[in-house]
Amino acid sequence: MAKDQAPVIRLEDYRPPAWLVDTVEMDVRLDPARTEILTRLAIRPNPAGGGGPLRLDGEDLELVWLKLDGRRLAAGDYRLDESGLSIASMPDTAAVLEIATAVDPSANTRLMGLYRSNGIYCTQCEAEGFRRITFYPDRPDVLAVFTVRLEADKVAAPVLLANGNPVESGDIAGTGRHYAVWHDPHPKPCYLFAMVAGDLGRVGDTFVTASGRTVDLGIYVERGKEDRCGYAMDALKRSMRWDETAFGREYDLDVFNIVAVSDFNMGAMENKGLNIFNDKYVLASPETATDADYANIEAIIAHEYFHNWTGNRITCRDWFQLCLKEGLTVFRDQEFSADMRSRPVERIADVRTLKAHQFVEDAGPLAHPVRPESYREINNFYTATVYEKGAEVIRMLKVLIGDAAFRAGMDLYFARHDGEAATIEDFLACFAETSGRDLTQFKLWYSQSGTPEVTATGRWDASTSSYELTLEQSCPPTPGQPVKQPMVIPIRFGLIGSGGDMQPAVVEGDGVTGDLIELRAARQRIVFRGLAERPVPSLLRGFSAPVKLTTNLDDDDLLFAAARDSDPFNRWQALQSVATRLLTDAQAAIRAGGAPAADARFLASLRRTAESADLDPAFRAQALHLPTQADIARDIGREVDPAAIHAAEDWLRGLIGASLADTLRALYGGLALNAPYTPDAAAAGRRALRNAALSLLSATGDAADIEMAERHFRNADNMTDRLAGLQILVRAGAEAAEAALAAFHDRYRDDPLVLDKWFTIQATAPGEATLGRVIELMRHPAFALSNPNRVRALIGAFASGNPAQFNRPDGAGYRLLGEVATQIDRSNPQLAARLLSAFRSWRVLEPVRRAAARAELERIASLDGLSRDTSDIVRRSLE
Ligand code: 0A1
Ligand code: ZN
Repeated sequence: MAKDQAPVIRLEDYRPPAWLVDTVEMDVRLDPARTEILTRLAIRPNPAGGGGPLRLDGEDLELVWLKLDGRRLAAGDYRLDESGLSIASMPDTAAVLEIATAVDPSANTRLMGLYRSNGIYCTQCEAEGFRRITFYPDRPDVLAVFTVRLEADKVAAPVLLANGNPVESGDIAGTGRHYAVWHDPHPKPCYLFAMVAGDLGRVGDTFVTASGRTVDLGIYVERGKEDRCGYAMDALKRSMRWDETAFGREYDLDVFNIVAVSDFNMGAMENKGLNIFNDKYVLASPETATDADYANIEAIIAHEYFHNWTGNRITCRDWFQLCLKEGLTVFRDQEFSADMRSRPVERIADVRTLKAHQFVEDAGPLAHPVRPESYREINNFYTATVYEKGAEVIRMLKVLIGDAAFRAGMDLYFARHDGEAATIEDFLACFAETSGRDLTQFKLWYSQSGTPEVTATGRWDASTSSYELTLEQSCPPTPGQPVKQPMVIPIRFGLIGSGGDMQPAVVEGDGVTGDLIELRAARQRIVFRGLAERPVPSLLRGFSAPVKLTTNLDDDDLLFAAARDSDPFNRWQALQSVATRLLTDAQAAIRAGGAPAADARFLASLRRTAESADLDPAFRAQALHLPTQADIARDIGREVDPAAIHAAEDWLRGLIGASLADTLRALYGGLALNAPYTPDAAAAGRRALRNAALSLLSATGDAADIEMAERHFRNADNMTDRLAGLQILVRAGAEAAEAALAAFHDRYRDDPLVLDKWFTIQATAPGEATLGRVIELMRHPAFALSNPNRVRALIGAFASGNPAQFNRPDGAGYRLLGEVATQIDRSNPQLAARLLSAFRSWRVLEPVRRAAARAELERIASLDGLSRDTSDIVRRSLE
């Protein structure tokens, strides 16, 4: 094992900053190889017992000089080390510290701090990137007012942007250079700092706020891509309006700018007034973006915009509170998308994501609480748990205290903590106050990791016309948490009878109000009396809590619910539950060398749903999507054989394709849109259902259906259909697949975002040849380890989107990932660590794969010189 490990940072060790920063004035002289940054900080001892020695963070910086109150400091006046700078002897009053640093943006491959993407200067400072620009107390509870002057070569960088409002700009005579000054009046932590410079195209618009102020909106992109910004701009304006109506939040600067760059470690970043985006989440045209891309753009534009209040105006005291801004902002963007599109379909999609990523994370070695209590590398905590489970916790809070108290609590939070760096305690106190409730037990959702398991056992007693429901909860052990306490679990419910939802005459037992059960104890018993017939309970409506629910309902009950439940989410869930059982049984049969058993009732129910013209096509498309392979693996829970799960999925898809062929063909024929492409939810829903039908049809391998898919590909007038056609051909291993891949490549060879899709389709193709193909594609001239999107499109997609081939029993998939990730680790540790999280479920695999995965993890762990990011992920995976 490699030796040193980064130190553990603990929530309990939090101490307020010794020094505060009131203002930051920066003068940045941009140069590709040596950018100089002069920073002037007005600092003062923290009145809450601060002062004393000054410690500033700094990483990979050249210190040019340092002045304290105008006096140049000599080498003996301060101490430099690899993580920063200390000045032992400080005045005990306010002071001015001036720092000159230099960095090389072109050599910055980590994409943290100041770097270059396709010739554009840009920055990424969350979580700890500002320390790669200058020496600074790089922590979110130090809030300062920033003024930034940028200067650069006028030809290379005609556009100069920073946070806040523009103040002035002009030429620097005789130098070929120009400058711009930006001022952000809102105090902010340095992780929200941003600057951009380059030769960028601009798309402009305006937005008039509720109080009548006009805001200039700009989206900046690489030249030639301006015509792909229309949807993002529209989504931005809708987000701004929505935050006014849904949360009473108005925008607070004169300008709002978005810049799209092609090299970015994550999705996007909410820098104050200057959001920087991975261009994948900005650029869209019918020819290049799928419906899913459009939906992602809408959600991420909204997410970053909503951070202006939840994250920027109120920020986090420390990085342990990350969910304070992320969970809340995901909740807000989910609600926005639900209002823009279909609420039930949105909920289904969100829950699918939650289960596919967060439930998997929570069940493995990387499980951690929504608010972690310790970390070695904060970059590794931008996780599904912090984001998605964090959003679920907010959603539960709303369900528990009701809409009115929730909104009042949000208003109070904004009023009370505006301009502050807050904690989860601060946040919850607002809701305790507006609801009058004690949220002590609720708070366990922030500290206990693992997915709670709820068992519901119902018993009908005809002699007393009563239905008894026993609910039990438990939570499996997770790293560092062997024993859990019972949580408060909101369970929305209904009782379905032959005529719809039934109302019991009397309810006995604790915790039931209207359609909500509050499960608080380890075991709770509820009796519904005065029912005319045996009900089928519909539990956890709308997925009211992020738990694993097991019931004693049989398939007949579930299929009854699939047809009758008044809650659309649970109609979908009921079908999924039956499909999960079928797939789990099928993979067991396949592993035992037998044949899986069909279920005519399931097929009939699926047919009915698919044919129900009164149901939204987008909803029907979701019904036709089987549980993911990860869902099945989770259901099995141990000794998992991904190849058997894959075979079971193939079998069931083929069975559905054959048994429902007439229905699916009718859908395919009937749903064609004879109008130009529009990305709206209704049109996207039709395409989703039509493509789902085609995909199932072709799963039989029937020549006519494959030919139909080929025509679908060839005749498509938009990327959604073209890509769906290509995917079907590749997945079916059709003869036409290679020619289609080549045609696709030729058409889009100069379009990186589309070429990413081409890489992904091949990386996720079934069959043993895929590994070799991935290796071959790494030699493709367009493949580059330096571009995170490309790496994720090929290597990330293979490791996370192709479970059967990544988890090859010979371990070759693991070795490939290990080799590529350790190579990337030398240039971009964040990206490497994220790729390696694909190992997170290795412990539940059957012994051969488990041993191979462990061997690769141990090999990586033994390497010298691993980054903190990668060694943290690998070590935790092995613990
Ligand atoms: N706050 C951003 C996520 C983000 C985090 C770290 C980054 O560093 C590379 C970038 C973005 C969000 O929630 O959108
Ligand atoms: Zn966010």
